[in-house]
Amino acid sequence: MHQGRTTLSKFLIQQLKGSPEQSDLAALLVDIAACIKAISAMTSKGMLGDVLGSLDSTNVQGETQKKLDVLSNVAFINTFSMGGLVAGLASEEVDDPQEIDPQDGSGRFLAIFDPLDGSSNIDVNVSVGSIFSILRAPDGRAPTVDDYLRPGSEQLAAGYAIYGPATMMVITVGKGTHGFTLDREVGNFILTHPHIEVPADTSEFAINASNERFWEPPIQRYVAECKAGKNDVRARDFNMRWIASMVAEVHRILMRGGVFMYPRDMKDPSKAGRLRLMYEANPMTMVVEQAGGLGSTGRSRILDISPDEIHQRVPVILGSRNEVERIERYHRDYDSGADQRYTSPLFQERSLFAN
Ligand code: AFP
Repeated sequence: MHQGRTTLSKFLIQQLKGSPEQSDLAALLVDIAACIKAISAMTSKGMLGDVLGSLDSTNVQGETQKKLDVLSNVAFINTFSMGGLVAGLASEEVDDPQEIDPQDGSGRFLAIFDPLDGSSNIDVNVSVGSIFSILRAPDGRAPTVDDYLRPGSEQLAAGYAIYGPATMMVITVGKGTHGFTLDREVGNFILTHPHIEVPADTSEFAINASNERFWEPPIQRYVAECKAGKNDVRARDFNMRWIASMVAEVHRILMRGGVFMYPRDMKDPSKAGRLRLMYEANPMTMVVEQAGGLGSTGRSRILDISPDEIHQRVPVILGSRNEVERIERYHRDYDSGADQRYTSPLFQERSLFAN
């Protein structure tokens, strides 16, 4: 081990000093790091750990739960229950928020998390991750559901872990976005990617193109122009990626730029989008915006949305600033009627997509 390495704990002591709330937030992030190490150890065992495969149960979204979804959820719940820093929690895998027994401490935070995002990738050994968002808990009383339903701009901290070839933890406390790599032999997260910056421009986009026929015209226009390449309006060639694991997608964008899209579509008109606002879109947008990128629904800034419910879905367009702004402009052109190039009967009724 060489000298001068900055561990996560050392980094947090430096970034979060000055108030009891800041010290507690540092302690909470250290607890989360311990939980992530435990999940990393479980996921890395693969077939040897008897943790792969599905259970008979479904979560609140009606999705079949993987064994590792449930084990990771338990790891997070135990971490927050025993740590004494959290007053309540909400998870992708739990229908309603849970209060932490006040006997275990008077926690000043609310934790919202997706314990294992991209879990349909586990059985094929592709990168998955955990996502978390930290809000302030109410003072002197038990939290109610409304205390969780705060806009993402009020997050005190957010981040994710990626369980890939290396396990990394990427966090923000509103002072830039920073990446730490797990040194497995020593068991420490080491600062390896300080002050991550997402390039403003990119030639890479990520979208599940099998949904193309269901997209709104502004997204169809954007992707068509990227695919048309250097002899068309974009005057350059683009590359496309789709891992179906948001954490891996966002991590790539933080490392080298790009734009990630899971837009609103007509596949199931009852859903506003595929991804969940509180434990996917909000924390990932905070991480990306703190690195100089943007997060949008196409029509509004994700972090400005006032949530209606814990498991709310939302369209997500996330990444390099100039591309996200371009896609927002295409939505404005379409909504105002300035863009009439698309006449597909699927999209004749613009009110279907009105926000
Ligand atoms: P799972 O956790 O059910 O695998 O969902 C992952 C996810 O929420 C997100 O991480 C991906 O970007 C997206 O869904 C992939 O969705 P498609 O399977 O529709 O491409």
